[in-house]
Amino acid sequence: MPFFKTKDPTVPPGQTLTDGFPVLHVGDVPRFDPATWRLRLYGLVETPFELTFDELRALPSTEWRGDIHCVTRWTKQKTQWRGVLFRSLVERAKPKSSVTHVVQHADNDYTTNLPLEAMLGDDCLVAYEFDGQALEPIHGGPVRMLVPKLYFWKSAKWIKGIEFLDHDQKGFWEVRGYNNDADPWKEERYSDLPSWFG
Ligand SMILES: Nc1nc2c(c(=O)[nH]1)N[C@H]1C(S)=C(S)[C@@H](COP(=O)(O)O)O[C@H]1N2
Ligand SMILES: [Mo]
Repeated sequence: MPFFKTKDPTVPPGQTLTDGFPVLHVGDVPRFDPATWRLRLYGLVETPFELTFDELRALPSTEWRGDIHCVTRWTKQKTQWRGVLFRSLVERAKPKSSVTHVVQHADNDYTTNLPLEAMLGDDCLVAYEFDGQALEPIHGGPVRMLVPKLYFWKSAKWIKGIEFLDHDQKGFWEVRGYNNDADPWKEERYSDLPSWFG
């Protein structure tokens, strides 16, 4: 049997547990310059704004503990993150009533798209700590998105912009055949594969 597929109901179908923390991204780890880095919230909002790293860390923070799932089939359980609740930034930006979707913009032109509604949970953070330590650059530090209910490509590392749109706009992997919705419990890994692919 080439693969061991766990029947553990706490692990999404087709995933394998890892104790490590694999690193996956396209391009090089970007250099972070606190003098120029900003997190910008813009697009169809009443109150566009930007935050420096210090301003972000001065906001009330939230901890989230749980599991993360990569489409390449690893799941890491019991991870611990700290950051600013994304919902609180949305409240400050005040999206116009026409807003339906959000695009996360990161360094190296990485983007990923989601319905705004998918990002309003208690688990969706603009994260800057992992397991009680400053988030390492290889994992998206100092600041990344965390949307852990979905496959991990929906959590942009080195986040710098959040754009509010009145339509969907596919991101980096979504235009390359990854599923638009990315729910690991439904195994929404890829889209538009021919039926013989299995
Ligand atoms: N900016 C950026 N964010 C990214 C990616 C990327 O290539 N660039 N890859 C995504 C993918 S496919 C995964 S699985 C996770 C990996 O996060 P990790 O390296 O911390 O495990 O980051 C996501 N966020
Ligand atoms: Mo991934």
